[in-house]
Amino acid sequence: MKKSPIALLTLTLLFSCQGPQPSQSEDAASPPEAEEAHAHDHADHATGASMDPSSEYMQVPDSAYVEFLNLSDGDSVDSPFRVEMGAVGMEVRPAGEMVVGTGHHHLLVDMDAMEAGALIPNDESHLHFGLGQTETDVELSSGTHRLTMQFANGGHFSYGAGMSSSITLHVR
Ligand SMILES: [Cu+2]
Repeated sequence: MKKSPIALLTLTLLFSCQGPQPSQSEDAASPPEAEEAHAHDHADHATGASMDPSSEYMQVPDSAYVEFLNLSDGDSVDSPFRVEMGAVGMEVRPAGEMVVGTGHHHLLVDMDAMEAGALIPNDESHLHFGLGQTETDVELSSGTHRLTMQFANGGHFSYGAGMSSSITLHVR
């Protein structure tokens, strides 16, 4: 499905906020197992909440991956800059509901992939795109930064390095 440039711009304007994402849909989550009951509560990340990587909600097809569509490793950019996030082999879907084979994008600033099953914190260096966004504008200080795209399931549990992509950017 192709979106018109106007539609993309509108989406970007609506969702370009880099702060914690609204979590209105997360309250509707129905954790599949008792141990995941706190998955929707980011305040719990400090307790090391995680999901068993053998859970059906952690399964990833071998052929699936994520990619930066408009940026390459080593690029120099002016801040703020556009980031277009692609997912192949898994469906992008808003956070809040666990559905096998789906998830949403995250951008991790100055870090690499999070291990499979780890709950992704919600703070200024862990950006969630829980509305299902596939592009955003990112603002970074000048200098060299590591930017990691990390796919995670509806409860924000990382799908691991296999569903991540990392690049180094030089911000002017
Ligand atoms: Cu998330």
